[in-house]
Amino acid sequence: MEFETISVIGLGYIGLPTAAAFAARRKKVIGVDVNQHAVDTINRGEIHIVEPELDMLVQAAVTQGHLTATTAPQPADAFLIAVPTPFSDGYKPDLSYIEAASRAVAPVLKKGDLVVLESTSPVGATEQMAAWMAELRPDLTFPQEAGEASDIRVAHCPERVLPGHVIRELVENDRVIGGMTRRCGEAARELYQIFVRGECILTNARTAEMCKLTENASRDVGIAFANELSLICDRLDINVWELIRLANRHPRVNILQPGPGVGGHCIAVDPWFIVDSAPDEARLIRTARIVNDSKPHWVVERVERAAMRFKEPVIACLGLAFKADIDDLRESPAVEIAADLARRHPGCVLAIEPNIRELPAHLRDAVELCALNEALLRADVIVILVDHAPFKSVDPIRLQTKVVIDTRGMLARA
Ligand code: SAJ
Repeated sequence: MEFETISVIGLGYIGLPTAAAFAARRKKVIGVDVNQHAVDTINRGEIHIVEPELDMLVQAAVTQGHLTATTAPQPADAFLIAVPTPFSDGYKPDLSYIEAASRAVAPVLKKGDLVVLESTSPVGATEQMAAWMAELRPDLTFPQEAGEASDIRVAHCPERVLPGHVIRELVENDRVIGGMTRRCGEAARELYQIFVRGECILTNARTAEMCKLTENASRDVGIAFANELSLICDRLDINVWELIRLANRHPRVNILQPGPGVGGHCIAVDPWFIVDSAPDEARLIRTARIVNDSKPHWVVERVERAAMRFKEPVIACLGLAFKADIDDLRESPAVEIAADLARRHPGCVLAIEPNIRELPAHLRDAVELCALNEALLRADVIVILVDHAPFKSVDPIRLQTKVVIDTRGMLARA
């Protein structure tokens, strides 16, 4: 077997499950992360992120000696780079984490190694990553100048797993593999086939980069359509949830669900990479982003109108996570809404988030984290921001005397 030692650079929501998946196939896996706390936690067989089933996998991998974590890259046969790709000011992709990772890996590369970029990236990032490594290793050849005969093989294989279902989707999903050359792609396919049961389909690196961005932009545009419908229906006094349910009875219509906005750090970010690469052409994709990003402000205005009838309204925000039944508050529209309401009504905003034990620092002074029962007793206005499972079982009688703003259609869809 070509790949006996595999190194995963970046042990976050994607890197750690991927490292654990290789380790479960009895490969020697070296996980690398700049965060000493993450490294120490993993080496104890524990995890620093929340994802169902991941704790058991990591514990088994570490106890059986297949997975170790470190802060400094070590030699391996294959390197997977799974670091963040946020955007900086003006929605420009920030490749600094990829640059740092490729410069850290370059010194330990040897002839025959494979380097795969997993991070969601703008078109051209894989070529750029290879160029950064080539700069530090003039003694090795890379695909951009040596083609099929290169010493180092380089590919892009974007992750596509859904948070909350990562362990299953990692194994079952098809993978799009973009090699910088055909040989690079074939090597990467061999690597992924160690644990992937879905199909591994080969293409070039630029198409693979664009494919991942396209998947998330397609979902973003779909959600923007639903969110725009919710505004139109509010103006025309139509129940948007019923409308979508009826329209979806058409065999070729499949409208997504409106919500308080689009959160997480994928769908709200990736479409901007397309806009940045082709600003004149990506008109629909840009507009979808603007529609989805403006939804939290619209929700706040709705709450403000509803709260006007009370002198000192107590407002309960049900849910802070970016979607149902997860603990992830990153880029969450629910957090944005709760924070904005708290600025307008200091001391009067309660947050109910059953999946966390404490509020993030910037909300701690402004918002009170509260149990569901207590909030239902104290609140005048209830804003449903996330359709978490425990909220679905609230007896509707308890809401009868409250003003309820249901951004997820949880009650209408019950
Ligand atoms: N949302 C709606 N209405 C809907 C569906 C979603 O408002 O009908 C909202 C959610 O509440 C959430 C946001 O959109 O705030 C994103 O949630 P999501 O479940 O659509 O997606 P993510 O961000 O958890 O994961 C996505 C997935 N991409 C696609 O489904 C095309 C996942 O497969 C990717 O791997 C992931 O992004 C990623 O890492 O890029």
